[in-house]
Amino acid sequence: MKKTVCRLVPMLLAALPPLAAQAQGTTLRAVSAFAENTEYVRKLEGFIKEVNALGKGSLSITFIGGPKAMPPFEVGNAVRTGVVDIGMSTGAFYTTIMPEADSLKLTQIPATELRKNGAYELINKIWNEKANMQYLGRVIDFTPFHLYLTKKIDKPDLTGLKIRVTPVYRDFFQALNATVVTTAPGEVYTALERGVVDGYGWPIQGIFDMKWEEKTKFRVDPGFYNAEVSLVMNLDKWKGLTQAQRNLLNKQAVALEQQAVTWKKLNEEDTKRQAQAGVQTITFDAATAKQFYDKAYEVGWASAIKSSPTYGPQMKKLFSK
Ligand code: 173
Repeated sequence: MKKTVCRLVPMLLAALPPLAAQAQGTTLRAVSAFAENTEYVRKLEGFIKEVNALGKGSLSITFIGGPKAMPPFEVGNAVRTGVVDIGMSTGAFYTTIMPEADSLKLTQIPATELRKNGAYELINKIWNEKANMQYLGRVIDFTPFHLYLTKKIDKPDLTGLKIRVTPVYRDFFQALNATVVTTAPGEVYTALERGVVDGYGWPIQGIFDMKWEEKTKFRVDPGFYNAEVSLVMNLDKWKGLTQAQRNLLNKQAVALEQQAVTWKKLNEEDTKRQAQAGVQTITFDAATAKQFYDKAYEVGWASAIKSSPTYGPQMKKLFSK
């Protein structure tokens, strides 16, 4: 931890704008838990570009980098403590701060509606109170997670298989009898190559960014949950902004969520590309497929409620269809 901070400080200082620019307005520093060549970062860069254009010098964001700048599982804590101002991460990467973070994968209604049904008020109550974060908005929507394998299965039973996970998939895959290994995305390729794992969890989109198709033989259908990557901000920094600056960030976060339907197209493209790359689909009969899908949510909510008896049930009510 200490070591990382030492490595980070010179980098962060280097990313600071000159004093003259600072005096004119606020510059926020952003990091990403996902690699630079991902669709997530392209969306983040689009967001930053818009904020910087509309901020007209009063508010701007500097992108510091992805996992090379900061280990993915440390981004949440860096936002909490104010080492950086904005983080793009998934809740699964900062469950050590609060278990509730991982529940955003269980949303069954689009972010644009969660903004209206009270879910965002609840999210911000929890994120403010437990993580010193302001939840700005969601970068990805309409995108299920899948199980990818190097070995064939003919029923949803992972006995004897070692699967790479994050908290997103841990309880579900364990309930299917898998042996699980937690790694950051950057370690998946090597783990597959060395046979340390027989598969991994990942959304339907993005396996090509890290060349995992080279090591992937099968994808299990159906997908489950709703992949979540969001923008979160240090709460003290948020409170220190002017109302106009906060409005600008909110407006652009809403715009990002309104554009999220484009994920459906990206997902279709990657599904086709997987087939072209030789990734075969494993499907089950309708009843087994339903059991598999339902079990993901049963296990997911049971775990969310167990780890957060107060907020778990409240989230379930507002996040479910
Ligand atoms: O690393 C992961 O598999 C993970 O938890 C995740 C979450 C959201 C989007 C992509 C990956």
